[in-house]
Amino acid sequence: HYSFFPGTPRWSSSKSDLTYAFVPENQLSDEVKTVFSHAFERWSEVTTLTFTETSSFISADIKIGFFTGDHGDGEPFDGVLGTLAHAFSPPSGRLHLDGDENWVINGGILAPTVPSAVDLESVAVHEIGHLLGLGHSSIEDAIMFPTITSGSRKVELTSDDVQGIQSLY
Ligand code: TQI
Ligand code: ZN
Ligand code: ZN
Repeated sequence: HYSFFPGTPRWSSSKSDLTYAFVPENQLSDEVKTVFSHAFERWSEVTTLTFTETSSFISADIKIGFFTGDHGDGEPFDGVLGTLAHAFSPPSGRLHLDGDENWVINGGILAPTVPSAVDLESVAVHEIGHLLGLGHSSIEDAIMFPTITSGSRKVELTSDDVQGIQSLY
């Protein structure tokens, strides 16, 4: 079953059109940005929320970036595997990914050969759930279940994820 963060933080009901931006220094490829737009779509399809990319990092509600090791928020990354990414509860909007992971996009060429491959969209969908206020789920198939098999792809919301987000928004 789904859960929320303590105190059930959520984005304000007066703010259903959220903007997101990528850390400019990361200079991410269109491929990576497209993965995020698809991940956001999965949540906007089942809520009244909308997500729009903006080029203004400063003013964006949601700020996405790849970092390695200690990156100044008290939650250092740890190299390959271990922590893959983290996102903070609303209305923080910070979504950080571990730049040391072997990120795979759309089952790209790394997937069969690298045991530590991590599917970017799977992690993005999970972390966006946290950004919106979902905690972890006890349902193994749910996007918000706290473990994933390395190299596997899990991007479809289950009815548990949908019920969770629809009871928040
Ligand atoms: N990062 C953890 C996560 O996002 C961070 C975390 C630990 C956390 N405990 C928390 C976040 C409690 C919110 C509330 O769950 S992770 C997965 C999964 C991670 C794990 O790097 O371990 C995914 C990131 F579910 F696959 F194991 C993304 Cl998809
Ligand atoms: Zn961080
Ligand atoms: Zn999680």
